[in-house]
Amino acid sequence: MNLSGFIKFREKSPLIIAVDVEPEISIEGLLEQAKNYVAGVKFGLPYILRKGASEIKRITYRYRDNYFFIADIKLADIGFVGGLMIDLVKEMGFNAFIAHGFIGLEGALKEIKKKADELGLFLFVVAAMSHPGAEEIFNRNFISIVETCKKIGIDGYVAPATLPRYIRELRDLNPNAVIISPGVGAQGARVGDGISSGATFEIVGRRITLSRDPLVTLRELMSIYKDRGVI
Ligand code: NUP
Repeated sequence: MNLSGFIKFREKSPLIIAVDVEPEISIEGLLEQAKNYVAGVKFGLPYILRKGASEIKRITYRYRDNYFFIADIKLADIGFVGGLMIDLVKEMGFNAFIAHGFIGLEGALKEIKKKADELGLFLFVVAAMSHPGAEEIFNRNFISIVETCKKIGIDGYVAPATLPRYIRELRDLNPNAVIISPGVGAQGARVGDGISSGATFEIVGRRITLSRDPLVTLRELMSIYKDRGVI
């Protein structure tokens, strides 16, 4: 999937569901209910490993007209091993995946980006993380990561709704980027904090997956987006 594919999905919704655990009402129960409210689904590594590649593939193919799918594998390895992972991501039917930016270009991100382009996958790079400890080391490298990624035309980023100054700065540095923003709900950011700071999509996990009635939760989220004027 390319940049314009994401922009089209954005017209439907600003929301990506993060699935790291089996949703309370099962994955297919949730994906049936969320069709009109959610643009994308991000599967975390624990969920992918627990379900297995063939089950993930069955789900992505069944719902490929309803959602885009992101593999949150946070790739942080040499290009060769990264390439093996990207092949698997493609086989499982994902449209996009997430890599870390701190691995640098030569022998890593350059090869990863090239492979992503060859396979028609969209690459998101983690520019800054959402948890408090990210400020100790990782987030100090935010500017270098974004400037490095810019050199090879990376236009997808993960940036935290819990620390929205990074989203604002990223939007200034790369006005066309697709910015996906976690931290809303369970990690304390408010619904709309990411979007109002310049993110393209907000990622919400446990607030939806652990809900016994996700439809009610999704409608609540939509009405907050409307109240805050971000949709
Ligand atoms: O910095 C990051 N923070 C974060 O929470 C980068 C991420 N990719 N995530 C992911 O977003 C995390 O792995 C999880 O899948 C999701 C947030 O879920 P929740 O806190 O809403 O349950």
